[in-house]
Amino acid sequence: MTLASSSRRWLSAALLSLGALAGSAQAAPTVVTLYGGINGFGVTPALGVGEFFLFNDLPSAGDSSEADAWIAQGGFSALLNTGYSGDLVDSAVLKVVSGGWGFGGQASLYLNGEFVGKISDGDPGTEQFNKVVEDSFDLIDLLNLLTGVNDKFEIRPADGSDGGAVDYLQLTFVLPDTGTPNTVPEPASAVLAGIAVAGAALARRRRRD
Ligand SMILES: [Ca+2]
Ligand SMILES: [Ca+2]
Repeated sequence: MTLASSSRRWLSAALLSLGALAGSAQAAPTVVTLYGGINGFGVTPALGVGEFFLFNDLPSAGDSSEADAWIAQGGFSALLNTGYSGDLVDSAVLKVVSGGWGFGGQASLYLNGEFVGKISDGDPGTEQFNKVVEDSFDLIDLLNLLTGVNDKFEIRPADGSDGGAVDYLQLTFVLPDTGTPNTVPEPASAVLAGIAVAGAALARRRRRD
């Protein structure tokens, strides 16, 4: 972890604590970037996570960036405009719903050429069948890889001849909650008031001495 990301997270934690002290009930703002539709690969009935399908249940992909289509070989590759500009982020999670990759070993997720993690096995080895799998990747320590524009997300199969498909990619940033405090009495003020009362009591005691 870099010092920058360390202090960024410390600052985020501090801001969150302040938000909690102020009694703010506002939900933290999120920014969501979606590639493909959340639609069970666009077939009827929709394919859910853990379900099985045949490769020819899906149309053949015209290119490696097509969602909801069978990519026969070479893996998946897509450019996302993530919009990331180096702002404070409390969390950054990429959710990937895919199916069919795993022949010869688990496929890998890459972000702008850097390894992020493994894709769950969606190729159970039974004849023809493929499995829908869901993976979530924590990108909080990889934000320096993002440019915000045309960020490249890839699924690279362990074996180049492995086929598979992508339902969607969803990148969610949770930003620090900067909502204004509501009307709940603020503990910070209460603490100050407590100090004032203690001070007055001390003064009274001193006068009595
Ligand atoms: Ca496969
Ligand atoms: Ca889809």
